[in-house]
Amino acid sequence: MFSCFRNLRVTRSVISSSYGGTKADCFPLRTPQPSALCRTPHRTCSGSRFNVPPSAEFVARVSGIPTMAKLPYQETADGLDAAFIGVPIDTGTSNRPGARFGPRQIRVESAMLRAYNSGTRAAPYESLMVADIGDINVNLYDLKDTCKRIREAYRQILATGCIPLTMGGDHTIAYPILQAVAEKHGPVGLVHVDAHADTSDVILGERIGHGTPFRRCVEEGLLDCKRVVQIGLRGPGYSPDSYSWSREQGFRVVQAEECWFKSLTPLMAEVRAQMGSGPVYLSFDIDALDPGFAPGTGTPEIAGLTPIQGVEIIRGCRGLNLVGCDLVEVSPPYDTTGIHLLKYFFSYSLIIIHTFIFSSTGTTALTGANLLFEMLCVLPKIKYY
Ligand SMILES: [Mn+2]
Repeated sequence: MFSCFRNLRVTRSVISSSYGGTKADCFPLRTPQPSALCRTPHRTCSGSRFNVPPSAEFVARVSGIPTMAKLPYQETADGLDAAFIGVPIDTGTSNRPGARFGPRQIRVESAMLRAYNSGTRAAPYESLMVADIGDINVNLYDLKDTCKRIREAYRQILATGCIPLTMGGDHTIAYPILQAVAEKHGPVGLVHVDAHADTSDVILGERIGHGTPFRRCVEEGLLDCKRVVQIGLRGPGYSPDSYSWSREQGFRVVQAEECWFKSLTPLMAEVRAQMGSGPVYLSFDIDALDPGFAPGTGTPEIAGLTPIQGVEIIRGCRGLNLVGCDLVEVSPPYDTTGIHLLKYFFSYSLIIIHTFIFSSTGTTALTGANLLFEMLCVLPKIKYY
């Protein structure tokens, strides 16, 4: 655990050594007074046996290093019941890139998250020890090597008994994560929320990419195919029945058209019956939502799910034996009003200004952060009031 004083000393020593100064002249006016820093309650000093994020009633939302949900950061999953992890890649994308920035922007926008779920009365921080354990050290030049690194890292995370809540990153990451998950739990059920089936065999000659992860998972026996549901699939296809391969494997496919104008709460009752008591992985591609709500993503398709339906799906997973969850494909550079693209044609300097301003709106990342919080709230052993 860090103390305020220890952090202050580090800051002061770095400043004084880099300027060649001494303790006596290390910028007393610029260095925050200890009392000012220590008025900030520490993230773990709540008196609870669990990590509890600081409340914005007492700590400004915009202060501090932006970890997921303002939770403490730690380097490993040791001692945790659940952990947020970033996998910052977009080298598996087939269209717009940018998902490598997803984990960062989700963390920034997660400053709005609070400790309780007002809708369901879940109290995750009274139930589980949760922290942000940073990002996987991916290789942005080699997707296969990245998959290997992800698999190895998740093996270690899962070995501690911790449930991973992953911030993508493009959807390629579900494949190596599920390799590690199935190694521990055996073939798992899958709740896959997405605009796309992600079951292509080969794209541009490559077997690894964000359009192929669930084909690879089936080939390797990582999924209990009778306990797989894909929700929200839509968009133009390469053939009249784009989802026949999924159905042939035994997946339940719920196309977006079946979701239009409906609450998905009844569907989720059926999904819970399908999943039973066995281990289940939840993989949520933000492009399942309509791009009007979540424009910041790589392969948008119109006429998608609403954020309300997304929340209904996740809340409908309460009671499942969830062993891992991910939220993928948030691409902050496209999480914009689009205005900066118009400005591009007028002035190079303006594009810098407007890219900065409008890329900072972060609505898709904000939605992603909230969906991840909803996932945390339906993990096994969560206390509800
Ligand atoms: Mn996907």
